[in-house]
Amino acid sequence: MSEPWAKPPDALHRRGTTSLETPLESLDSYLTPADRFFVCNVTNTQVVDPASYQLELTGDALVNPVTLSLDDLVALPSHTVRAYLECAGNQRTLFGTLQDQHVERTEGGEDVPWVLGGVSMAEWSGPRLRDVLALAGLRDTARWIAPLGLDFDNPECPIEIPMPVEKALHEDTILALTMNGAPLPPDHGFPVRAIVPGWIGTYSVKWVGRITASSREIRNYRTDEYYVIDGVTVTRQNVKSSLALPFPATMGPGVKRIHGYARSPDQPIRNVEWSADGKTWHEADIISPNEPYGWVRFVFAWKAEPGEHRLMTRATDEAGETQPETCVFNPGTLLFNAIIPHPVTVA
Ligand SMILES: Nc1nc2c(c(=O)[nH]1)N[C@H]1C(S)=C(S)[C@@H](COP(=O)(O)O)O[C@H]1N2
Ligand SMILES: [Mo]
Repeated sequence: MSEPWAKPPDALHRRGTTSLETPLESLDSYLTPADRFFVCNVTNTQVVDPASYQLELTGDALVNPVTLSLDDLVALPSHTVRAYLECAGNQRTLFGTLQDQHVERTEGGEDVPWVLGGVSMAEWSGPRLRDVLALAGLRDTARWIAPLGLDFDNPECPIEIPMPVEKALHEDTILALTMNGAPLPPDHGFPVRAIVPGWIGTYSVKWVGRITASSREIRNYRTDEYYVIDGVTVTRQNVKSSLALPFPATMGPGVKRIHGYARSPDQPIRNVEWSADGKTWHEADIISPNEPYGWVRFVFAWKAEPGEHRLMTRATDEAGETQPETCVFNPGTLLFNAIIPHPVTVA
């Protein structure tokens, strides 16, 4: 049987039946190389022929619904965004391991049992979604824009994620054609994927085949049932940080340089603090670019002494948004962003 991904999965952790998690400890850079970038597939990676690829623009909010080729998209001005992508369910198993709460729906494969690495960071380039929509003449009445993926394997539940027109027309919402300067790999949406910076990964629809522009609100299973906390559709990510160490970690004694990644959906990071006792906090060094939609790589020196430890980090962004001590439980186990007491055994 063929695998649900195109890349060799060896450098990543298999999660659920169709997803791959990035071992953050295997990274040493700001941008994540494509072969290490996590994969969140509802079904299977699609293999799309660029020569016959078509993007259908449809809906009552368009003056001239049109079908575009890849060349039509390449011909538009290209915009580059450096943005991390994170699955809304990243870190969901921590509701169980750290807060003793019941994480449902992971066994049947519906919810991916992510630990820390359902997140990665890349540089994306391609036309702005607003420039693409303009080719079909977007009416002032437009309210909702819904990209649809070509992975129709599951026709009952297409990957169609409607977003309000304001986000679709934002200057940093693009249809990416490249990732880290190379054509998108199949696993990451070749030849065209949406990049919706700051929002949960699901909005960044891969293998986009159709975009509907509607004057009415578009709602579906994903907006009304799946990506919901307390009756509200989840859109924006939240502030998080985690160590780039296996969970739990084991190491020998001595002074160690401990790395990690911290991120805010749409702000630079103001600081990352770390603590080994939960009471005294020290500042970690940020050793990467610190950009609105990017994550940052941080490092601190820790004297590892034999025994069991809990290393914690807390990120705060430029707007003052920070991480809570515990994360309020939600049945979908989305957006876990509490300070993580990362178990470390020194022996
Ligand atoms: N067409 C399509 N787009 C999709 C998905 C999918 O299964 N099909 N998964 C979404 C989810 S849930 C996430 S978290 C991101 C993950 O992007 P990546 O696989 O490139 O890391 O893609 C999103 N876009
Ligand atoms: Mo996801």
